[in-house]
Amino acid sequence: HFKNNIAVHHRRNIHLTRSQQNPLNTMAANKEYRLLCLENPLLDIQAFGDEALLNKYGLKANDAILAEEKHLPLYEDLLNNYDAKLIAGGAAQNTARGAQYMLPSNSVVYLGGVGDDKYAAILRDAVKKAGLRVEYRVDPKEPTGRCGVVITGHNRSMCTELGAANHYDLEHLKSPEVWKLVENAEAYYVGGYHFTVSPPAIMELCKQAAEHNKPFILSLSAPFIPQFFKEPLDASAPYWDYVIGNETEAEAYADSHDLGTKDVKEIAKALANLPKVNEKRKRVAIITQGTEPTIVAVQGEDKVSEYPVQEIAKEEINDTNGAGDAFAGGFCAGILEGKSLEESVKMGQWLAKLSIKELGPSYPFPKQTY
Ligand code: 26A
Repeated sequence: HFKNNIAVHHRRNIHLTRSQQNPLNTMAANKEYRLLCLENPLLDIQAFGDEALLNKYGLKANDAILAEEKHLPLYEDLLNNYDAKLIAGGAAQNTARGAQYMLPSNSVVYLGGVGDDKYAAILRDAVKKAGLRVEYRVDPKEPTGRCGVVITGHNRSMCTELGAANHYDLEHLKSPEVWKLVENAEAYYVGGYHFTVSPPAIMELCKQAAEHNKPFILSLSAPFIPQFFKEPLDASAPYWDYVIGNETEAEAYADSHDLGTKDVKEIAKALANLPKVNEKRKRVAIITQGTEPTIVAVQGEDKVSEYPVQEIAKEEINDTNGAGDAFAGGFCAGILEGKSLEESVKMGQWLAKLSIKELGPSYPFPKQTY
């Protein structure tokens, strides 16, 4: 408790000195639940697999897809034959846990849909340990969503059956208790995977952000989002203050939008310069590229920045599942703390590195400090 107080005072001082540079620093440093996140809570069923397992289900080594009929036996297969572990997942929930990891207590709240079952209990337990507040829409009939994760080398193949997560709706978002949290929040983070679920809920957060000049942060999430959910994605684009993706997502975006380039820097620039509703904030596009430098483009600026990634010794790598989510979590923490773009990227890279050393999208406890 004592330590927390010191942290709050310390941050107040930082806020005073930097307030002219960054409008976010006008935010109250001791306010609760300043970051609100939305997406699909999932339980990861994760195992180290092999080529044969990928082939059996027609999975690519590094991909994220929605499960079809033919994929459904994968989950039992992983549990029975590959010693799979159950780990809290759901991309933006991982990001929310990550941001909370780096922020003062009670800074982050997360929304999504779960079932009324054992898997939801595991998720609640994990987020409680992480100090993340969740407001789940509980579906009485549908099971909690599952994501089969097959790790081969440094690749991860994810196959998701959304279940109850697919039933998140505007009604839950607009319910008085939840809406109060929306209005209270000072920044929003939405995982692009949610475009498969409730674009209206996403748009509602977009509009809140623009109307009150709060930052709206979007993750592209996976190549299939810009490929197959282009329409709802594009409807939200004018509201993005920060857009985060990796190189394959950037390329998929460029492809589906006929940008005519595969150059990650050019794609970042194009994303940064899309039309924008809230003209008080310049859009920032952030593209991660694994161990290659992180690319940052700012609306209206010619120069694209590159921030190198610190390599991890091979023997320290557990798996890369959740590395991108962790990056986004650290980056969001930086933005909320009013840090510079460069510092926020470094915070993201730092948290991604911690996550890569853990099993699945997890962070080490006892907590390490940045
Ligand atoms: C709609 N889909 C396909 C998904 C996901 C997802 N999270 C939300 N929606 N597919 C995979 N994930 C999550 O991504 C994390 C790693 O980045 C997995 O649950 C995993 O924890």
